[in-house]
Amino acid sequence: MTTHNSVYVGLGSNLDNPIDQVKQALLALNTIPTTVLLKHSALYRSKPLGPKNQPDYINALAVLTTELAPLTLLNELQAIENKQGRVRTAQRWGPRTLDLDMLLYGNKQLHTPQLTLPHPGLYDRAFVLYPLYECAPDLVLPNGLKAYDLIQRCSVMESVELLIVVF
Ligand code: A4P
Ligand code: MG
Repeated sequence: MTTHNSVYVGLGSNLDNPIDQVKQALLALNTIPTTVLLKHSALYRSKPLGPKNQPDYINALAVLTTELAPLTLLNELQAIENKQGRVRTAQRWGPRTLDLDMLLYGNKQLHTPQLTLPHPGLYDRAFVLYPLYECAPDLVLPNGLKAYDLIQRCSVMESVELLIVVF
């Protein structure tokens, strides 16, 4: 029997027309073998976390089901990043055309050099939690809390703007 695992992917971009980068990546996610894009959030704009001398980010969240194993799916996500011109630099949290973070893979917990699940930024980043709340308001996360509970803990300085983009 094949298993379909629910996966939550965070999308982020702040270079080379970020809105188009995120829209293109959402289409690309649906072309991964044995993987279906079930739904995605609206687009959100936020100030950069990390170095401030970089453009604002556009973020979104996608919900997938897949038959791929976590590391195989990670390779597919990185291939999409590369195809969309991602250049990896030594700078942590530096600007990028596309970042695809695997936030959750079912309820899997993993701590390997290539893959940490849940993603370490899942619980405290407003730009992850707002789109997660939009897509899965009732989802109980592995720490026992829902996105809404975690949003209450975010700093008011970490504001997120909802963008109305029709696509
Ligand atoms: N890796 C481990 N676990 C995962 C996972 N769950 N999902 C490894 C994806 N990758 C994972 O990632 C570095 C390595 O992490 C990968 O090779 C993979 O094996 P990367 O994407 O090459 O590097 P990175 O993204 O610069 O590093 P990092 O620490 O993942 O940064 P984040 O957490 O992705 O943050 N501000 C706003 N407003 N919005 C943003 O989206 N994003 C970042 C990047 C910084 N500031 C931001 C935003
Ligand atoms: Mg990343």
